[in-house]
Amino acid sequence: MLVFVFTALSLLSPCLATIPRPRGVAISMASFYKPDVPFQCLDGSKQVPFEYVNDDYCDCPDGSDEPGTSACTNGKFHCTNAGYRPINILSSRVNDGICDCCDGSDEWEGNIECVNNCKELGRKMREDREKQMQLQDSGYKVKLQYMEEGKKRRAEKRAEMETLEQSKVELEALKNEVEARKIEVEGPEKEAKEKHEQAWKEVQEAKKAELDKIKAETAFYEMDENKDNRVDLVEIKAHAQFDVDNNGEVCDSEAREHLEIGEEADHVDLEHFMEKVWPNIRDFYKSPAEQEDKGDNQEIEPKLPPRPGRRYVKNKLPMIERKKLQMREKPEDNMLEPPKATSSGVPDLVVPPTGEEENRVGENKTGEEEAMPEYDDETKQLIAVADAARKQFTDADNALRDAENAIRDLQNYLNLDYGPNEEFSALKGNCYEYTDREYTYKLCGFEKATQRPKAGGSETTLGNWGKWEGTPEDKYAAQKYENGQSCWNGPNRSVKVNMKCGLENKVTGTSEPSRCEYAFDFETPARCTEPPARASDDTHDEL
Ligand code: MAN
Repeated sequence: MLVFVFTALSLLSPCLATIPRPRGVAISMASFYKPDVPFQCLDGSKQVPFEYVNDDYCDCPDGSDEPGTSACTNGKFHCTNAGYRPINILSSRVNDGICDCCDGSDEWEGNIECVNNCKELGRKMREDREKQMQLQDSGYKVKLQYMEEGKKRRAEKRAEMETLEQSKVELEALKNEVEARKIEVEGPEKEAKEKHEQAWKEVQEAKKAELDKIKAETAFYEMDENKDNRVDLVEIKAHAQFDVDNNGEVCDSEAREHLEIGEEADHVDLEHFMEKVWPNIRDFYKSPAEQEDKGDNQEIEPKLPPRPGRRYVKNKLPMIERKKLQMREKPEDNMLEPPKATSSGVPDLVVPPTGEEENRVGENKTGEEEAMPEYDDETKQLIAVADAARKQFTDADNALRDAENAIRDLQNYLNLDYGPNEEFSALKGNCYEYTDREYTYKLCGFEKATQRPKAGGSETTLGNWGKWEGTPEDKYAAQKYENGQSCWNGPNRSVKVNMKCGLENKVTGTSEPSRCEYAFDFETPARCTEPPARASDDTHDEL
């Protein structure tokens, strides 16, 4: 209380500066050093005669009896520093040959001549203070704008959110409605399409069956070399492809097995062939022409026993050519001529399909499946209706999704703490760069911080927005960006952004105080405070 009274008085009345006091004692403490009464050590531990004060011998445990000498190791010397800032220095610095006080009062023995530069320092201090005041002043004006804009933005986002929440409800209802309609019209569409596809499948299967029948008949007549409308044991034995054990000849048992006949029979007719033989051999049967294409005949034919009626020369023609030849030749001239339709119902169909005919039975020229014919008009109409319903559903679904995404974005914005008056919202969505010797650093407000090597290379994420991390008294003094890319053998990268008042938003410095832990200095008007009313002089000096 007493200290306060003296301090207050000293500010109010410059004449108090002339109060007599021992060397090294502040005006505010002068009353404790009264020459006419014994000195009470300031810690209250003992009393000593006043003559003991500054007698260069330490009497008080707290060193208070030697304020102007270096006798006590724990004593304090008060520099008045008139015109500048008064300070207390350690007693050990008194008369140590170094000027510690700007008024030079600590070197009173005269071992060194100190220049009194307190006035100059005072002037500089006042100029700096003035600059600071101006900075705070101008920055605060910008901050007021930020606050206004930030509050407006929050209000707009809230309103937008309410509208979107409302349209979300409507969009959900619309989506359900068009979904129901879609399901309703997709049923008949599916049914009609399946009907059409089933019919097409049946046609295809019929064509395949027809082709298979032709192939079987062709095979039969190809094998029936003596043209007696039967395939005999001898004839089947002439086909090396039935040599199951691969011993170079088709033996009786192999031939019978393929013909599905017992010991008592030695031939099959067309009907038996189609029903029993063809299903067994259709997958591997090769016509003479096919065998020829692969050069198989060269291997097979020398092994065949010469038999009357065999015409190898004709067999070497491609099958289609051979059939054409057969059609031209007179029956009596040609043992290979296919028989006319017989009582067994063998038609003129034995000629294998030409390219055109193959198309007719389900394959196009490239051997691919023939395309399904267009849907009939009624099905087309059902598809059109279903397509329209599907489009309506997709549109409604997309609109709902867009609304949900927009709501999420708004929620993210509104969840952030932009300062007590929304002043930091000015940093949201903006990025600030700073380049040092090695890297370009980037800070995107409330999002992330990155680092990019100047020499080129990929960007490293140093951290994503985490939290405010100032002091308990000043929460908004620093931001923390955390969980950046992991550091080899170290922590995930993180950045502390120290924020102070400045006229514009900018990163003014970066450092890496510990490996992968970065510190950015950031200036922003959002950190400026309303300057207090200017006092004419608040240097608290002891003029
Ligand atoms: C990179 C940079 C540096 C960091 C090292 C750690 O070179 O991100 O800042 O110290 O990785 O290995």
